[in-house]
Amino acid sequence: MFTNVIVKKPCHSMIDGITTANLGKPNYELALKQHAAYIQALKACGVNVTVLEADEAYPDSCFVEDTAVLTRKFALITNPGAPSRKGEVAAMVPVIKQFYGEDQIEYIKAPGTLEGGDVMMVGDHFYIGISARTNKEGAQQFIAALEKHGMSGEMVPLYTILHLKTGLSYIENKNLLISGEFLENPTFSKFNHIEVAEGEEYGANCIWVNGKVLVPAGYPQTQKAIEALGYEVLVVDTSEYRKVDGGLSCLSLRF
Ligand code: CIR
Repeated sequence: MFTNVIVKKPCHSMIDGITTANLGKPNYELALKQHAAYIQALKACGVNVTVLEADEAYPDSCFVEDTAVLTRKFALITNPGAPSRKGEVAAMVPVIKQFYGEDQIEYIKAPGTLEGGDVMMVGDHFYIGISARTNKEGAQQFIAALEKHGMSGEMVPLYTILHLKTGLSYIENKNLLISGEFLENPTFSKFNHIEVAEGEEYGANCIWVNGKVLVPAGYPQTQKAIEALGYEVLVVDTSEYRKVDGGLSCLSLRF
């Protein structure tokens, strides 16, 4: 169960965030409204939401998931692989220190890089995507920190997608939303696969929060498949974040 969530309001410069999407620039006013609705959906899951103010210096700073991995035993402060995002971490450290003691904070150090979007938590085991943003050195540092705290991790090479959780979401009870390059990967054969339909790949990024699942608006087959498993689904529109390669998980840290 999660008790806390941290989010950060999008800044106006989010319209110039890093993107490969080719969907045009986000509408900032709509992005703000969608962010407010996202916070409401999280609150409906019974968590306390800490809302950080926007930071114009960092266009992608609303995607707080990439700056930290918050486990039940310790907090990992990352070193994002995207050069324009490295500076986002400094503002997150004092916030995370409100929730974790000094001896519960670990750091990814250069040349290691890691972004939280590449980390999928399954109980006390963590899958770490090796991507354009997260390198092996970063993953090794994280695995060492996990083992120090009695947990474990393993690496998963990525080929075509941005982050691990762009194509995979663990929604508890052995249920895994899965798409594209992960379908045939034996690492994930032990899970109950909920295969994301062709054309709905963006819907693979959902979040489980205390028994409910937040699903992006516009992915009806994915929504139905999750509802068929008995979950209560909360639909949240993230159309403006999709334009800068962001999804539901990227917008928060849940712990
Ligand atoms: C980026 O490319 O870094 C941002 N525009 C999107 C980050 C998405 N984050 C995530 O999947 N965890």
